[in-house]
Amino acid sequence: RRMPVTVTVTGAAGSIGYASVFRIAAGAMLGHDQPVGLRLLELPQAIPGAVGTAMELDDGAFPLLTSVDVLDDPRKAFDGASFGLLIGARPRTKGMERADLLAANSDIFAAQGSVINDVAADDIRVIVVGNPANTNAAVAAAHAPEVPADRFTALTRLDHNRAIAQLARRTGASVTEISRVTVWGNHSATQYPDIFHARVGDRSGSDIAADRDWLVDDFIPTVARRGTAIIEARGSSSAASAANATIDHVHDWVLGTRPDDWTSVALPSPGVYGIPEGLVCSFPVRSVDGGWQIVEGLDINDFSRARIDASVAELQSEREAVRTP
Ligand code: NAX
Repeated sequence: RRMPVTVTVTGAAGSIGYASVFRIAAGAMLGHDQPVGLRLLELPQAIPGAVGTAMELDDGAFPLLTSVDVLDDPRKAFDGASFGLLIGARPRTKGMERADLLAANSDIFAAQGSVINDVAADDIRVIVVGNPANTNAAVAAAHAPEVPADRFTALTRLDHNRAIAQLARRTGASVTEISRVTVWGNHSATQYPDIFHARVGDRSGSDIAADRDWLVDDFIPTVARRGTAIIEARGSSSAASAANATIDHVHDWVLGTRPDDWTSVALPSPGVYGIPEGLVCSFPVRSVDGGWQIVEGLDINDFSRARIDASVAELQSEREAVRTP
């Protein structure tokens, strides 16, 4: 039997946390032969909720689950952690300006980044789900100088999965026939779901993208505004689909992407595709030997370039807003 790995989930009493931890315990994230110890980190006022979740985890009698700890101290929660799922964040409340939201989250993710730097395991991998996810990940990475920057990622897999689902719906293909979709940029309304390099069965994505009216007026806005549509429909934001995407992201990071396919992950730019170094931007990536490799050399047409640049400009303005002098 393998040694258990420690997985720390922040915001564990929240909706996405609740929808994630049972599947992690069941082996969906790290494989059905990998035991896990879960650490649930919450704010003090939400500890009772996390205790209830821990009780339910006990009641699952999951063979792979070796321990569950409920904690409100980040230093204890990240001690020896190999995975950090940073889901908890400060939500935007009424009357709050975007700058205030960025600042409040910057404080949270700066603190968590420096704790991760100090106490996490050497193989720590971080995924930020809490919004603004890209910039929160950039802040955390900046406060963890001893951790390689590419271990800090942000979730755009939900957007990627949404794009695949919309493409399947449009073409009648099954999701398994669709590959090489890319989400570029920020996890926000400026994100750019790119199908020009995609394959749908034996059709090329650029063939499908030739219907520009559909691409511009339907596909791109449907994917980019799906979160809002979910809120309107169910009265609360995506939870199970966000948890599912988080699990997909970590699963592929550890266990690899499908041959001939790639996925989308936001990670610090190494300066490729004209995206400034250090900005946490979503790219097409493959997982190779447990690390992300950006798919380089794709031909970016003018249509795509303009949309990537717009999302990157937004990321730059977020980064400027949280930069400490
Ligand atoms: P909830 O409000 O249900 O849960 C958030 C939980 O985080 C709360 O229990 C809160 O007590 C906790 N928390 C807040 N600050 C914390 C801190 N400093 N340390 C530990 N715990 C803390 O939100 P939920 O619906 O679960 O969403 C969580 C985050 O995911 C939000 O920021 C949301 O905007 C973001 N999302 C990101 C998505 C993505 O694709 N990147 C999609 C879904 C979601 O909107």
